[in-house]
Amino acid sequence: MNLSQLKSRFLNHENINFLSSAQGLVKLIVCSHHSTGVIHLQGAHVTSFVPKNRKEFLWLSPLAKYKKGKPIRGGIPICWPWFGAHPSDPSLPQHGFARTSIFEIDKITDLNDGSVTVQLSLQVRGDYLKFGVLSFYLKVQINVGVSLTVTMTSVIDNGYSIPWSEAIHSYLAVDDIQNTSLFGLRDTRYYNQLSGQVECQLDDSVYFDQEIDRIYKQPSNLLTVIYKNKNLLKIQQSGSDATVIWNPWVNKAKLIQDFPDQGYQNMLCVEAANLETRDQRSGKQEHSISQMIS
Ligand code: TA6
Repeated sequence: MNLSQLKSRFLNHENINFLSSAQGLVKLIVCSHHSTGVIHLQGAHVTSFVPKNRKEFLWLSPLAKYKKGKPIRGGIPICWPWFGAHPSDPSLPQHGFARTSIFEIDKITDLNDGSVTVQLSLQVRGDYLKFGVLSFYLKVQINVGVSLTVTMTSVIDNGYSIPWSEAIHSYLAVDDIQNTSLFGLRDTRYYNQLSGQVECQLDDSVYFDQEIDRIYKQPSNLLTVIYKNKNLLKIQQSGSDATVIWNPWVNKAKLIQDFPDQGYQNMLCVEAANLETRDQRSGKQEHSISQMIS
């Protein structure tokens, strides 16, 4: 659907506006009673969330590219149907193809609590169908309200042996990473992607003074981002088996093209993930993972 078709289909939603970037990427501006959110149809990608009278919750790279088929750096990319490198074919794109695919809008709902929910979906074609899958798709539901909630639901019908992993790869905005900590992971084991070792979180909080890329191997239902001893953001997650924490720090930031050299000071990725490869063998299977930021 092009921009004018979308505008006429959702004409009765006065709180929604559609815009197109110079390169043709379509985004929706969602104004709820409590907040404003921006969602790109490419990747069902939330690029902004600002509650009324508050600052932006999400970090978005000033060097982000808004081009068809290129991931947008920052906001909330969705990693699906795999996280990181593909388990068997390294030529496939890092973090899956959902983040560079164009989603359809299924519906937009104004809720009684003053929030707005946008439901998007992506139907998978191509390679995965050769495994005998009749239907494999992803629904992404984004609620723009007092909080921001992103829920991904994978639906597979009559499929067998389809591996997948996934993540809601949120880039949170922080004023100064060195005065920021993350509370809620104490006594959790994690895989340190930088050292290749499994280690254990002994401190109450995770502190940031160097590159970090960790997979905490337990669902963390409640995490708190703390800035200078004050609670900044609360993160609630469900349906995940891991939490990923990432900040590229000085050297890695310089190597990432669409990442400003100093950008690491103002961001922190906290990701709800499912990283144990799943096999679905029969019938209709549905799985949801969700992250709420407030
Ligand atoms: O979630 C952490 C991570 O997988 C890191 O290892 C890092 O590479 C990051 O995501 C960003 O990946 P991207 O493909 O968006 O450059």
